[in-house]
Amino acid sequence: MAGTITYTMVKPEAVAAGHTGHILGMITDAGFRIVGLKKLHLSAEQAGEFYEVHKERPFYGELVEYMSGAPIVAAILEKENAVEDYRTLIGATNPADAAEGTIRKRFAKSIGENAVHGSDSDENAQIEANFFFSRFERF
Ligand code: 3AN
Repeated sequence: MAGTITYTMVKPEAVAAGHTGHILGMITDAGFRIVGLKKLHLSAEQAGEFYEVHKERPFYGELVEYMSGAPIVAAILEKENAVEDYRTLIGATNPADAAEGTIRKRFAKSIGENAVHGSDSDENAQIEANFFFSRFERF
């Protein structure tokens, strides 16, 4: 069985620090298959649309500015139970609360600069994957 998908981004500070390869290694070691992968620099409009659900939160402006400030690496990942298993692999939003062995424990700098994004539901995984990848970019 092919499993389900989740969507992830290696965030600007982790890309700039050269952690992309290590993070992708942790992802594939944990049994995820990379379906799509690309490096891109989001515009403020794209970042704003992506994080629209957080529009009313106090950190929204800062988040959009940060996510559009430098390149990210975007990926679609496939595995059985992909969304939940990937949330476990990345760890808590605040790296201070992230469990040992998680991506955020190892690479996140703060609650805002927290190394990676991971979808929070199957529905959002589809929406987010479709936002960044056409069907010709998935293998
Ligand atoms: P997660 O990324 O774990 O799903 P969300 O969806 O609550 O967490 O938050 C989305 C993004 O917003 C986080 N990855 C983080 O970059 C940023 N963020 C969340 N909470 C804060 C906060 N209190 N201060 C600054 N940035 C935040």
